[in-house]
Amino acid sequence: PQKIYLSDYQVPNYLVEDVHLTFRLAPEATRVLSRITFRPNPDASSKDFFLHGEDLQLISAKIDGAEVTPDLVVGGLTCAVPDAPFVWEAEVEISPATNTALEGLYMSNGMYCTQCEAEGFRKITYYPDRPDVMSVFTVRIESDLPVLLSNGNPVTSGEGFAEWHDPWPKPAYLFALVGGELINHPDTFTTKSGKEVELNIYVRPGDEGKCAFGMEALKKSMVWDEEVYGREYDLDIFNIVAVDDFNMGAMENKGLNIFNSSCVLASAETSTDMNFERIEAIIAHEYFHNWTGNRITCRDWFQLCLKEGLTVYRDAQFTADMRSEPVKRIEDVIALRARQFREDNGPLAHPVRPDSFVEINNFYTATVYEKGAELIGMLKTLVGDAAYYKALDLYFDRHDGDAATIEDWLTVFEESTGRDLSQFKRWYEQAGTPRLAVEEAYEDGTFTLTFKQSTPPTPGQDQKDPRVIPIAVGLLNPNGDEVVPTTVLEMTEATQSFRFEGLTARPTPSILRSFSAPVILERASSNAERAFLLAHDTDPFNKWEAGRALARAGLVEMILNGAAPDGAYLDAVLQVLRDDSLDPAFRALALGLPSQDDLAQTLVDQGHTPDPQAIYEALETLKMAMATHMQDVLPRIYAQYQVTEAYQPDAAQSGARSLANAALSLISRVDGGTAAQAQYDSADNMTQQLAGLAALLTAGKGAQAVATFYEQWKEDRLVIDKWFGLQISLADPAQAAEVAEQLTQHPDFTMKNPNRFRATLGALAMSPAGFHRADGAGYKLLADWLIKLDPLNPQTTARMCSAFETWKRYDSDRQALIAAQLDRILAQDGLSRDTTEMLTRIRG
Ligand code: HT7
Ligand code: ZN
Repeated sequence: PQKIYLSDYQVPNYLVEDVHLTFRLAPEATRVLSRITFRPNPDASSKDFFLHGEDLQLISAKIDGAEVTPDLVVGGLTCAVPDAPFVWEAEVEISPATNTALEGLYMSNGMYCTQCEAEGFRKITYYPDRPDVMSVFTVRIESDLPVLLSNGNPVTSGEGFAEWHDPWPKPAYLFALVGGELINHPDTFTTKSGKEVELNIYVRPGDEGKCAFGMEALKKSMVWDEEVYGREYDLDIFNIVAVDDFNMGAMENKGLNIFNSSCVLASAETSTDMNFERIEAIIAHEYFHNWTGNRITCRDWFQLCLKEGLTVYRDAQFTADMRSEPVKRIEDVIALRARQFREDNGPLAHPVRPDSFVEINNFYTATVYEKGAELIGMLKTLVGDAAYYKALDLYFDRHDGDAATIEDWLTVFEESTGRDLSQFKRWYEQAGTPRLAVEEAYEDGTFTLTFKQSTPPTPGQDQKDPRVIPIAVGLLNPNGDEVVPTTVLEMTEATQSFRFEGLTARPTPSILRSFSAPVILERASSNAERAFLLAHDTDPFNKWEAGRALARAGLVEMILNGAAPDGAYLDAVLQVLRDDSLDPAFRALALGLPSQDDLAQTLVDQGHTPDPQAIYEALETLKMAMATHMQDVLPRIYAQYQVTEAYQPDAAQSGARSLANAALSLISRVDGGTAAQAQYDSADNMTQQLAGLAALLTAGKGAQAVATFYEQWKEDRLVIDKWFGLQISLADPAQAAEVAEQLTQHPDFTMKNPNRFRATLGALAMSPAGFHRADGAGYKLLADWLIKLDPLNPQTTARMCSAFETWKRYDSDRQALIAAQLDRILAQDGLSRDTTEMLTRIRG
């Protein structure tokens, strides 16, 4: 397959003045009529006319009213055109009902919907489907369906048709259309300048009771973007539509956001606290794209982090403001390390701004999104809050209406702050997670920290240059008092020392507070020091981090040397649990243990080959030790943090529930599941019911609850996704592959729905001990299903291939088993470009 390079970028040969589209909807024979005004781009060096097009049946084409016969070529068409503005008209036929790839125009439960990012519009009609071609769209939809939506503002509608006009020029990837028998949950919002906006959430009949939370989240997002970034909404209407069959979470189409129903539908009975938090964040994320993504878009797909990194950063700020800043930061770092550090450390590592790709869908990654957001956070730390918002104002002023680049973004910051950001730019260009080694010295009241940065080679990048790293540091004296409050050290050299003078005793440093840079800190530390920081650090992130390091060190001893659980860890975490002055949500996080994947990587970093089963068993042993060590306190905590008020998914209540449920999970290891059964039986919300079910499964007493849960929820597809996933992720690893296999035979299993596929095969792939079972059953099952899914849905298949990305960490037997499965998939006839690229990179 052909690789595309950033360095080959050329401006478009033709620009689009305006676009008129007419859709005559029919499941297997939708007609799409386009009338597009093109003009030659004066900046282009070529006059060749090429339009992208895939899976289209061309019925007719005209230029300035005269029939033409274009040359149909791979990926589109070419045609001779006038050397002046001209009108292109085409009619094509497409088949939404048989479009299982969920890109372009497709059908989901009788509803027509679209997904055009990144390159789906070319499956709707012939068009220059690239983000730097922006135009004004007018759309007419003809169908008997009652709800017919597109981007922008409604123009007119009548029996069997509706017309929409979007006044804001946009690239084709932001185009959207929906048609269906949908129920509307309406509301309104008045912007700060007094403009009335109509808000709607459209859902399938039966889901109308699950829209209220999403609507509130939308209104909060609109207020927040006005208050924090000064950004107002710019159309008369904002529509959200929930769709069941969707490859990702949601899509920010201008004025018509389309959501995976799992990312917008919420009710106390069917959604957990975590679901609510996620839904609030995704609604905010898509809404924030209206400015960072839509009003200012990307010049080309290499610049994806320009909109995604910034928008993830903005949604994280929003969640921190709506809920708890430290808790959000800890959650985000857990996710960053689990997904992005893992990616950065393996065969799929790539720069935040990649310089080549085969299939852009494979680059909607944790690196582009989450590391991209970390870069924005570092920039803000380096320039300071006021300068950050001043630069953002300049960015919006200067680039509104543009298809911009990372260079544009950095230039704005350079001009507005006077800083040279050429070294900072390396963060966008160099893949891999920097290692930051620290050494300390103390003499005559002066404490010196010496940092050394290095980044291991990544595919295609052997050498790395030093980056600028903001390192937030505080110092504690031996009593645990903070003697130097948080100070940001700006590291620019490969090796660099920083001195703190005037101290009366050797301090304990708290380094990388709030996780001020996405690096791996390598620092020799003792368990006594970790326990000290866990007890005294004023920085909540580093307080949590100290507990995590303590747990990790003990677990490594257990795995490698058969040590008993570390009593010092058990005592330290008990202190935290008992400390009622601490936020319950924080305490719940402090009770959490490093994941199996985290421990596997820790062992690799220490020069060992991880044994997935030994890791699993050490975690189980430690959890049992925690349950017995804290036996007196856990029931007290469990009772104290029961929420008696009516269910609210807010930070206070969900924090209390998360602590009580962390306690329940431990209690059920020693009480035979009694408390879990009682909670399961009496629960009036999904958080409590699911935590009860999970605790019962952990106690080995879940069989009956699994059956009753299904009976209760079999009509609710999103709840049944949870039912599929939980049985696999909490199965005995020796049985996980069989449990997953059996669930793929369940009548409710379908591979056409990405949520269900992920809930089943994804759950297995994310359960390391079960997935990496020594006989290779997990690998084979996943490979079997990837082979079946690829012809239907390449995008979701390719994403799930990352289950194999850590394969080189394991022993040679497992590596051979995985290699055989990778090769088997790669040998399939007609394997998609998406999956071929992913597996070729993983195979190495
Ligand atoms: N900008 C969107 C990314 C996206 C996507 C969404 C749904 C289905 C397929 C997709 N391909 C790319 C989502 C976002 O980041 O907001
Ligand atoms: Zn996004």
